[in-house]
Order: sequence, then structure tokens, then C-alpha cells
Amino acid sequence: MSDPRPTILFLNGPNLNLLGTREPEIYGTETLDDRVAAGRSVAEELGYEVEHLQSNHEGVLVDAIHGARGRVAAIVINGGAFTHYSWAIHDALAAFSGPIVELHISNPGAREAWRSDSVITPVATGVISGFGTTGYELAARAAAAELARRGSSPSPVSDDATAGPVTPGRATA
Ligand code: CA2
Repeated sequence: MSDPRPTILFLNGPNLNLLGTREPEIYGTETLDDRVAAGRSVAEELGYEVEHLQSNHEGVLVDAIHGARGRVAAIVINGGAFTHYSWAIHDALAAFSGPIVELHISNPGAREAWRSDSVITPVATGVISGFGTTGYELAARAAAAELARRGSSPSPVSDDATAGPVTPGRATA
């Protein structure tokens, strides 16, 4: 039996369940399910499984980050407004050792001043913001690229059931 494919966890914070219903000029017209499906499709092409959780509750997101430790390869997080003040999410992410991609649909730095501060950025590997809902696909690629850079790419996906074991690829510097 081959090893299960490594997992990228997508976390979406408060109000992102409303995507596609209001403020289309900022957040577009697609739903969160549409965007996660697009990110999942990219991640699966690259050999990863995707788990997704959206919650409007800080503690639920903290618990999900704890549950990812030692189990999930990378986290992509759009913390919604928690981005700007949740030190609980900051501390939980600091205890996760895999790549963390901070994701925003809009460019918070180009909006109201209070959105310019992120408490996630100091514990993130990198940030993708301002590319609209395409950001979900870009974030999946960024997480996979960072895992490859760290030398933990998944085995190539093969549809040949008779194929022998495959040595996982290693990134070159
Ligand atoms: O640009 C982003 O992705 C944000 O993380 C979205 C958050 C906002 O507080 C951050 O500053 C930037 C808000 C998400 C609210 O989403 C809605 C979508 C449709 C209708 C209403 C809210």
C-alpha cells in the first residue's frame, strides 16, 4: 500500500462564509466553496489532499490548528478579521512547524489603516493578498512549493496500479 498523500489544511475565518453574497467589488462573486474547490484542484494535481474548515469562532480555529500539529503538512489561512487582532491564532500557528500561507482576497494594506496590521504575518511563511479569489489557487501552489523547498514533496501521483514504489523527490537549492 502506498502512503496516504500529505494534507494541506485550508482555514477560513469569520464572515468568509458570506463570500459571493455581498461586497462583490471587494470580494468577487464566487462563493467560498467555489474558491476552496479551485484550491483543492491545484493541490490534488500537485499530489496533496485538502481539508477545509470555515468558522466564525476563534476557538474553533485554534483547535483546528492544534489538531493539525504533526498530522498536516501545511496550513493556508485566511483569518478574516481575526488576522488583525487574534493573538490566540498567532500563538497556535507559532506551535505549528509546517509551512503557513497567510491568504487574503483583498489587499488589506490598501484599505482602512486598521487592516494593515496582521498578527498572523510574523508566524507565516509568506503572504498572498490582493489577487482576488485566485489567491486560493496561488496559496495551494505556494504551500506545495515551500514543502518541496523543505524536501518534503509527495510521491508523484500515478494511475498505474502496477507501478513500483517511487522515491519522493527532493528540492534542489
Ligand atoms: O481580504 C481578505 O481576504 C480579508 O481577510 C477578508 C476579511 C477582512 O476582515 C480582512 O481584512 C481581509 C473579511 C471577510 C468578510 O468577507 C465577506 C465576504 C462577503 C460579504 C461580507 C463579508
